[in-house]
Amino acid sequence: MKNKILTFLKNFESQYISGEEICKSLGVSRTAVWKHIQSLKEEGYIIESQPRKGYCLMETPDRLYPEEVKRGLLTDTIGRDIRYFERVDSTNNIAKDLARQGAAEGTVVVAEEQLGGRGRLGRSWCSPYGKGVWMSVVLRPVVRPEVASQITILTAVAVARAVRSVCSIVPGIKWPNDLYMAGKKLCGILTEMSAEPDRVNYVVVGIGINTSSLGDSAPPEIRNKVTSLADGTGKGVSRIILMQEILRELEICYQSWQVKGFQHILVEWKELCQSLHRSVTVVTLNGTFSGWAEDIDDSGALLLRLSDGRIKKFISGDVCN
Ligand code: BT5
Repeated sequence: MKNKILTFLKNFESQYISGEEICKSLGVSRTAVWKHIQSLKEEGYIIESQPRKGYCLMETPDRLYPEEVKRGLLTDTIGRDIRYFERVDSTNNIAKDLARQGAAEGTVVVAEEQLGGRGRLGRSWCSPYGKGVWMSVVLRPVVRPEVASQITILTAVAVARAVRSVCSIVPGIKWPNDLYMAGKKLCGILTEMSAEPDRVNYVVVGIGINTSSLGDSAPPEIRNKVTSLADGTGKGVSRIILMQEILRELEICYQSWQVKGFQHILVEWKELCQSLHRSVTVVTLNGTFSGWAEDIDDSGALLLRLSDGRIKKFISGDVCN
């Protein structure tokens, strides 16, 4: 009922609507309307009430509430079930727990703030309250485990497309999982998988994208290496619209990957990739290697031409230009 009242108020945004009309239209008592309005106010909705005029929705809070994200969400499966939290350790951890308990494909976990946001190799991901979209998506692809890593690549393409359509800027991709803007990191993707030798149980794709400047919330060592959509565009970005668009593009890329395969995604990814056809250094757990970034193979591995002409293949690591 709370949602119905909210939708009703939204349909009349900035206009007063009498309590009586809400009661009649939704078949609910005046006391119930009052209670739901109080609860919406507690969630941050600014609703004015005037004795003879009724209620008027003045402002919607900048929160990633599922009802807000779902309103106007153009997907079939991804984001049909959204679990919202103000504060969590890591949305990936929650999504993995849900996936283990049988959560459906497309379930999304989103939080305003992560206290233990994670990157790869135990690195931390700075996720201050309301300054980005920190979310994880449960997928259950019917593929062999070896190809599941392609999901990181298709997610990077999906996020780049979403940023382009919402903000009219085209971020670059840095192999393997980062989105960059003007030489600074905008977004990171963390894909985690549970699999049997021949099948995938689930994949959790974690996406962290900065919408507002992280400022002092970022640890000093990364402050001049990170950026946000607001830094890049000079204006605020609706996190709800961005999240809707990321989910939509993710669904499109994920579905076309399953139907048409990986090649066309890889072509688009290469066009966006800033780590190719240049001299780079690849830092891995087994050492640091310099060479010419020759290509990305069909699994998404980086092919580096070393100074002796040999090609070395990397399935993980960090590229420094
Ligand atoms: C990543 O790892 O870039 C993957 C980040 C994934 C974050 C999402 S948020 C939702 C979901 N829940 C999680 O717990 N994680 C996912 P990696 O390539 O290892 O990069 C980590 C490095 O990025 C750190 O060591 C910092 O240098 C840098 N970094 C940390 N926070 C950042 C931020 N907010 N913006 C840009 N760079 C950041």
